[in-house]
Amino acid sequence: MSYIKEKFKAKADELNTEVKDLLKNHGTKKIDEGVTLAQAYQGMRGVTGLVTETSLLDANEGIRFRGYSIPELREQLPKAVNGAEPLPEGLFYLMLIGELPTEADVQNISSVLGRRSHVPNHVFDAIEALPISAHPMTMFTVAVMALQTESLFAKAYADGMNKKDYWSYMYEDSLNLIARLPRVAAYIYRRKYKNGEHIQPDGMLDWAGNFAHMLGYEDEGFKELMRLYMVIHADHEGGNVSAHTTHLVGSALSDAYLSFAAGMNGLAGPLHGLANQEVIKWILSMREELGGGVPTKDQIAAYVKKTLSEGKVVPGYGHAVLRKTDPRFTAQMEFAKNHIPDDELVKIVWSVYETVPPILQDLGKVKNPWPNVDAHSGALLLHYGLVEYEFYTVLFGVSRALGVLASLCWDRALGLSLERPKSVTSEWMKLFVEGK
Ligand code: CMX
Repeated sequence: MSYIKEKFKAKADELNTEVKDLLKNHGTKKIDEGVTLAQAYQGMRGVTGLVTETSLLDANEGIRFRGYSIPELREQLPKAVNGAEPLPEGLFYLMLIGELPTEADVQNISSVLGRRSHVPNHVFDAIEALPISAHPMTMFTVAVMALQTESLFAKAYADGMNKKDYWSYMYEDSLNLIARLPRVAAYIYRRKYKNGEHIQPDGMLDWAGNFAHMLGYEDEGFKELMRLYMVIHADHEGGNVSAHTTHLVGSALSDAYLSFAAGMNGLAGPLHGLANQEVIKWILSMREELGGGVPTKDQIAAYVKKTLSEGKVVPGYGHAVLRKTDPRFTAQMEFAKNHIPDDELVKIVWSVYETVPPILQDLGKVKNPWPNVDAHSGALLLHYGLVEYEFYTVLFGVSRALGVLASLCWDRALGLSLERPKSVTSEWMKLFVEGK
């Protein structure tokens, strides 16, 4: 067993004991004020009913990964040689182990991922079987499903694995899947947009740097952007659609491939990860409609009001939990200020940021008028030449694997139960409010 894996096992044993004590002594305590009728209908907002070890979201402060904020991670996680952005391998270690990694820990994960990155041919065949017009997220989930033939967890379960070993096979599957995703995603990109001219991996590069390389981008600025992008999109506690779905499906003891593919189908929704593409599509349409250049704030305001009057949401704004500007937006803004401050689209993103919140606020119903992670990323990617915005959610998906798969390891290590909340009918609700 590798030392990281051993360390994970030790941590899991320790926390298992603590959780058992918590359950024994405080299991009947209410951790919330109870669930209201409205919460049952409205996406269970504010209901505390999940355990996710890897990160915790504060409505005003934003995400913390094992206690570390994004600015802290950008400072404290190991970086690539001559790089300034954190390596996502380090974030994975932090989410899995709960401690900041050393440079050696990060190198260890990088080389393990490199060694395990081989993708069997039938996965490429499965992608090729889809029409070129298929959305990249469809190709992505199909490829993850095709990879499921490689699940060690599923094989071990079929062979009668002891439940004590679930975590170990989930760990192996999770690392194998994370290792393979950049190759799969890059294959989809090169197939759909670059005439199928594929690029072989570079074993000397880190996970995100190699991903950038296989996509076809050698610019150091783009590699740095990929490292940052892979870090900030990795996890957002457990209740968001992709994390919750992965956890839910995993609770049926579905393996990492099945669970992650399910989560990715949720990420592909426009209120979640697809907003990554929707934002830039919206900005480009606005620019085109206004005849090019940087629109004035009045022009942006008019376009926002038009969008709202057509019964659409303003993509990249609002959040189910956050109530302030998303620190993931701010991190990208800082990246842009450092690397590409004069980019025209970036300037439009900043102008939109100054214009949209008061308009949404005036609607009186939007709980969070501030930008989320998706409001900035497209302009950065476009600057470096990744103009095919339908692909953006796949990037989000590759990153999200780090968080949801580290969580899945914990789910099995803690022996978390099959998720099965109670549902009622509206008829039941009616009788309930009538006191019957
Ligand atoms: N533009 C227009 N209306 C918005 C809005 C926006 N950006 N954000 C919220 N609203 C509306 C909601 O549609 C809802 O309207 P109705 O009552 O008519 O249905 C009302 O304001 C209240 O919604 P809320 O409680 O503030 O927000 P929710 O928790 O229900 O939804 C979210 C959160 C993200 C789905 C919503 O803000 C939204 O649709 N934003 C745009 C899409 C987006 O950027 N999604 C990405 C989120 C981050 C991610 O997961 O990647």
